[in-house]
Amino acid sequence: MNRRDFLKGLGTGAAMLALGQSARARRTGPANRARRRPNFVFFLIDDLGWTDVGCFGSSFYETPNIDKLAKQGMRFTDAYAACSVCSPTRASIMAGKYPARLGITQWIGGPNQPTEYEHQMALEELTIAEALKDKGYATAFVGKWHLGSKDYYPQHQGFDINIGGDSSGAPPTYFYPYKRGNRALKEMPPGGAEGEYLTDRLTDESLKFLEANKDGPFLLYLSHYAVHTPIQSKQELTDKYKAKAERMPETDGPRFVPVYGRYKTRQVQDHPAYSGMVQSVDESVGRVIAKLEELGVADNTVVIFMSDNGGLSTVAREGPTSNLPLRAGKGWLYEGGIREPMIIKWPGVVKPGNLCSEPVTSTDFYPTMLEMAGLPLRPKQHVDGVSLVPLLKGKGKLKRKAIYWHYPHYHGSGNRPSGAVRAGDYKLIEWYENGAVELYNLRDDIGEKHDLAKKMPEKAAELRSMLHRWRKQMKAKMPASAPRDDFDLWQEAWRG
Ligand SMILES: [Ca+2]
Repeated sequence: MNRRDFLKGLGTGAAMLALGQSARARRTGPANRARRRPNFVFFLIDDLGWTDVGCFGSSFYETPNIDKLAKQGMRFTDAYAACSVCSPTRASIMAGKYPARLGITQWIGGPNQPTEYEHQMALEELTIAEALKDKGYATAFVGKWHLGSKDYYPQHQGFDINIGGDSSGAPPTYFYPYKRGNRALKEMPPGGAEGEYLTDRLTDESLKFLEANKDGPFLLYLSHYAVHTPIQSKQELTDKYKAKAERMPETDGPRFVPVYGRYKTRQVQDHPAYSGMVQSVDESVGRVIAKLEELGVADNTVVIFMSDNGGLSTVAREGPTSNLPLRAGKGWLYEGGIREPMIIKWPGVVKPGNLCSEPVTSTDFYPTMLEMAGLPLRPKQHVDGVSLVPLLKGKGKLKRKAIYWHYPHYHGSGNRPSGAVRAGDYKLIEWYENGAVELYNLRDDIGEKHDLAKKMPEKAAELRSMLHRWRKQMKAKMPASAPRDDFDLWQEAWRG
């Protein structure tokens, strides 16, 4: 244990007890009031696809509260998760670094083959929670963590309290007491009752934190387990959306399109339980924002809404959602796997209802939040992030040339080891098994249907060298095992 870990360990136990007290201490004094730092509420939804909310195009799921948030803030059309699966993106938000640099390239618990990866976020990383806590913020983690075992839980990474965050990537069940067989959510506090639904309970706990810390500044990181599998909704909501689906006109096209072998992509959004899960998330957003208003702190609270990867659409069994018009979904580096419904509300700064089409990614939150809080940047920590404050203020573009991905793993969605780069309107995907590349112009072809690699060999070569240079810089690990011999067939099938 190094000095930093030791100090972290010391802080954890005492912090929970002192939380209420320190919050009270912070609120006193006119000087403090004069330079009040903004509070942060960060909603991280799990597996929510780009078009899974009304303001990003869903005509089936009902998300009035999230849509309202978008009207009050800025909606980012080209926002990305740093990976197409959970843990890497989560780490990228916390550390402000690319998953490839952190070595967390796979969802933690996933296979180590063909590429080894780190099974926890190192305690040496100074997380955004630690950076804010160091400056007097009360910090709460509520929901899914998935960044390592017990010694790496949120309470060791800058959060005063942790409710529900452990090593798991999904709850055994969404219903109280959140256990099945020998599996249980280890960090759920006692309490709860028969019929209680996890998304609601995590919201209840968040409201308690807001009440206790209303004088701020605070960071509430509400990281819902929803809408990850198991796809379970409250019965009344499942019934509601089942009836709604039955009222919908029959679609002209197929409900599922075969991809390769046993894999297929869902084409319609009408899964009743999934729809109910989305509604519960929306209600959570509504209840938290109503509480901020009731406590009189909404005007000084930044609200961020984000998801950690694309919607689960492309699997061997029937995926619960569709990311159309985007291609594929969770697990893939096509847009369906990485483009996210991102919203930032910054009262008094962001023009309500504003839209931003600049490509941004999940490593950017760290420097953005520091700058919003008026705190000095920590450039050695958030090396792969760029502050979005100029965009939020409506002033110009970012200087960043490109955004990168590295996912050297197979995934249950059918994905093969791959990397990607987006520079301007162009995006290149490289398949690690045989080095093949695909090039798309996202401005004209958001669905990535027209591979331009052969038509524009110079552009493809340029992006491929950028990706290779970046991988070298990241010291990214590449797959160790030999290519699979069915790869060419597989790739042809996808193209077809
Ligand atoms: Ca996820």
